[in-house]
Amino acid sequence: MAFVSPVPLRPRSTAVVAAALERGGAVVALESSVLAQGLLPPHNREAADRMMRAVQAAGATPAVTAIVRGEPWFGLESEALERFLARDGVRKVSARDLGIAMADSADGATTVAATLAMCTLGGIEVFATGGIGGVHRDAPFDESADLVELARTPVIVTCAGAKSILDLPATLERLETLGVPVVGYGTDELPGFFSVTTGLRLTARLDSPQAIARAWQAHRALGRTSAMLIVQPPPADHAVPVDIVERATVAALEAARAAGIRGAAVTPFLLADIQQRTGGRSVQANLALLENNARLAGQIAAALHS
Ligand code: PSU
Ligand code: MN
Repeated sequence: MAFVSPVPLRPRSTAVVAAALERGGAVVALESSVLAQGLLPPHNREAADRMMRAVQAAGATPAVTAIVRGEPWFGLESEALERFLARDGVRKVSARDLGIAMADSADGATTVAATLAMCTLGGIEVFATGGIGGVHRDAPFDESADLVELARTPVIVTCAGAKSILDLPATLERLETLGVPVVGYGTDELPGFFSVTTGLRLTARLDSPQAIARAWQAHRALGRTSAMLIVQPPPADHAVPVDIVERATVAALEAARAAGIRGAAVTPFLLADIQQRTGGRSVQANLALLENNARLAGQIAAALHS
């Protein structure tokens, strides 16, 4: 086998994303695991549409990241997007799985961790998602790889906090230990993903994309190599009350235990189970917060390029 140079490869891009990257324009990465594992059809298509449109409306270019038949891509051609939305043989790919998915010529939907790893390959600095992974409730040794990748990848990530299925106080403590700033956008507390409040106070708050861009530039000027997590609550008209989310989560955790679900399957299982138990309310909240986070990411990317 030929010697492989350690120079990182450059992902392939759709024409639109390539043009934006070439002119040094504002580009926002979007993860694909939420499309291929997190949400069911037809909601995943709606999520993709709403997120991409929100980024564009803010003056930036969206780039869904994925491994397509073994190749890393920024942006998906329509044929590939259809396969991902059909969830047709698409595996969940975290950072550790990227190289294996390439060697297997597989279709792989990237989690937050894998999307972060890909951002560095193309100089993408802003990334929007729904909720990050973190420390699991029943099994504190099960900690999402999202956390360590956030610790070592200089990218701004917009989200609605960590997924409500997690141990949120523990996740917040880990982010502190890992040196990842958690900034409330228009809020002083960590949002609860589907719900607005958690009662967990944050140490930083910034109220405009310009202020976030300035903080980011300072973070980078200091040579910090971690991400900056920007958290905002889901839009109030779609948020789900905490007690409803909590009841569904406890039941979903019990169902996962009974079914013996482990490893990477845990998060998709819990999200699907909660969707069923809340009769679609959580789906509407999920779609609204994904769009909201994509809009904010677009605005931040535009501010960085103004
Ligand atoms: N949040 C959602 N839907 C999702 C995820 C998060 O609303 O599908 C995905 C993200 O891709 C996140 C991953 O990175 O779940 C975390 O999985 P794990 O806990 O196995 O690291
Ligand atoms: Mn895990």
